[in-house]
Amino acid sequence: MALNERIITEAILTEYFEKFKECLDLDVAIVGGGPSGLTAAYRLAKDGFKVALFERKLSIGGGMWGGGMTFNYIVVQEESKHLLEEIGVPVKHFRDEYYTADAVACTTTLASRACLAGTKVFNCMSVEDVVLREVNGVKRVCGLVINSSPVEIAGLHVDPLVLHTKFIIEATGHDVEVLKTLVRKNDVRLLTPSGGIEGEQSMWAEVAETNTVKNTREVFPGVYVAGMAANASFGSYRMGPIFGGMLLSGEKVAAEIAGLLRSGTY
Ligand code: 48F
Repeated sequence: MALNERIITEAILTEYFEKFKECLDLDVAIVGGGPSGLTAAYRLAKDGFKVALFERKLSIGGGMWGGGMTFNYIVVQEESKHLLEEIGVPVKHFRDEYYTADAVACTTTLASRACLAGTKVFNCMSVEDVVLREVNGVKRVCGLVINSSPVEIAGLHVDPLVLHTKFIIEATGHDVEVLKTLVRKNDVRLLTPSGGIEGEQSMWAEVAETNTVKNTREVFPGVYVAGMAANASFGSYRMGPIFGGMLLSGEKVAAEIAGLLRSGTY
């Protein structure tokens, strides 16, 4: 076959901008491609919702690739292993209610399932702000302000682009970046005890795992927190390389938002 570089370029541009245009009005925009964001993306896309995931890095997967300290196995508990089994990742019984799984197999399979279910992934894309509106005296986040990661990393003065969405899932992990920006730039109160970001505490795996799921909830009109960002927002502990809470958090946020979208109110 004779190759024409111009056609290759045209193919990429056509496909990419078709995808981009399709995502200017979303049901759910997920920020962060770690385990919680990917699980939520997989479930919501599988249910037929219009979902896009924005990830600053070139690769999605967040903090799951390296297991603990680059020893690339993760641990999950009995109550979360169904999620890995559902996507086809082999899970090995270690002892009692502890199970292990290959971190790379988990990351690649979860990423693959999320993509193949229909999630539109924008990697190398940083979320730098949100879109805020006030309707009947209630402020609500209804969009994302995005920029190319190389632009962000190089500190170039280039304006971003914007898209609208019914819901945002803030799944940026420990740094809880999107929420920090929302609080820093606007006179708003979050649905947390203090009205601000409570902050992450040190390691306590057992409490942290339970709390990650409990803290997975609406944190501001239009914004749900999931994964480590949930504990950072509502003030709980970190848990290290046990990943059950991340998966269950993704499952919970997907189910809650799916319920709201199905109700037809949004
Ligand atoms: O940190 P991360 O893996 O989030 P998670 O789903 O999982 C946490 C675990 O990996 C681990 C843990 C488990 O026990 O504690 O840390 O809560 O993934 C967060 C992703 O968000 C991206 C970041 O690059 C990472 O891949 N991210 C962060 N800020 C932005 C962003 C941003 N402003 N725009 C786009 N992506």
